[in-house]
Amino acid sequence: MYTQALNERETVGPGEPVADAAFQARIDAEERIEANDWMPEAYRRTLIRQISQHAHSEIVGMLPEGNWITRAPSLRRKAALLAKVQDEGGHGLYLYAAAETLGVTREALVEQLLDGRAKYSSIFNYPTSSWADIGAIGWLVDGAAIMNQIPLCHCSYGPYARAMVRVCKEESFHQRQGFEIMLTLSRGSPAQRAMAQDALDRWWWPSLMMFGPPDGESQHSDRSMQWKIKRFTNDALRQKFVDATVPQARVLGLAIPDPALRFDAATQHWVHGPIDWEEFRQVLAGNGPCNRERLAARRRAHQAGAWVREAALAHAAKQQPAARAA
Ligand code: FAQ
Repeated sequence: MYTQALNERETVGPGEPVADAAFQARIDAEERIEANDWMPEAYRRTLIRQISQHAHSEIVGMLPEGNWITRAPSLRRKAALLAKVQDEGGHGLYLYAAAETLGVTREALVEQLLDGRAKYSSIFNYPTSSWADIGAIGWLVDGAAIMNQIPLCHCSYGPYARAMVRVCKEESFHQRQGFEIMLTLSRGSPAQRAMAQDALDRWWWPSLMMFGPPDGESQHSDRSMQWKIKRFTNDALRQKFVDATVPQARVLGLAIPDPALRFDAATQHWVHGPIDWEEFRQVLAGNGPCNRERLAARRRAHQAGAWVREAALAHAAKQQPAARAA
């Protein structure tokens, strides 16, 4: 999809601040930065970090839902879930391709995930213990993902911004299928309703944590906002999500598990109670309920797929002389 060939970078040396200022002027003028353009090393590193973490999240994010494909309650639900999980795989591949335009290889990024050096979204370290969790993931997790990703369609780096357009369209469909599962359950039997409420109880707080640490503790936000990689701060997006989601919970007739939640008439915002940031830190440190299981599953899949990679390379090598001759 994208070229991996980078032009020789301009050597700026002592003139670097001048180049930095010119670069920032392009950003301020809302120009898109493309793979072959000069960019400060810190901008490149920030993008590689964020895009690769995003790609890993999509790939690891296939696991909690994949757990329910064989147990979906009907053929219609199974087909929709299968398609959704395949979409997440596709998003991961787009994102690895976008990261590769910055001069890293997908192999290196995957290695960082498998050896535990790379982060992926905290949310995928929680278990999916009932069918209602599939509804809650679509409604809340995809809902949070869209809130975060729509602004990324306007990010300053062209390949990332363009990849996000299609991803967001698909996430929007995912969010609706999740909400529809929740609606069906919440209008079902008392047991189904209880299952939906239980899923909301377990996924609500981790969904709020997806937006990252509070602004005061976010290490990268200031820089990323200046470079227009991020268009909103973590807290601003979290607030948008809460404001959009509370009325949806009311349509479902489900209770948000936050006794402190209240509508502030002065600001016209829903104000949520305190988030347990210690839980977030533990999940990031590898101590969430499913961190070890998730990484073990990815490592197994990578090993089991080794023969496919070898076969594809062997096939490509065989094709090369034929292609040259043609
Ligand atoms: N989990 O300074 P900040 C999806 C890390 S896709 C883990 O605020 P930043 C689709 C952060 O990396 C979900 N780590 O960082 C789907 C940094 O660590 P580092 C993924 C987190 O980058 C749905 C440190 O904390 N979406 O759900 C988290 O400015 C359903 C300090 O944080 C994206 O990746 C977290 N929640 O802002 C799939 C979107 N939050 O690198 C399947 C793109 C923060 O210094 C099923 N990413 N950290 O070691 C972003 O927008 C940003 O990277 C943020 C973090 C907002 C996530």
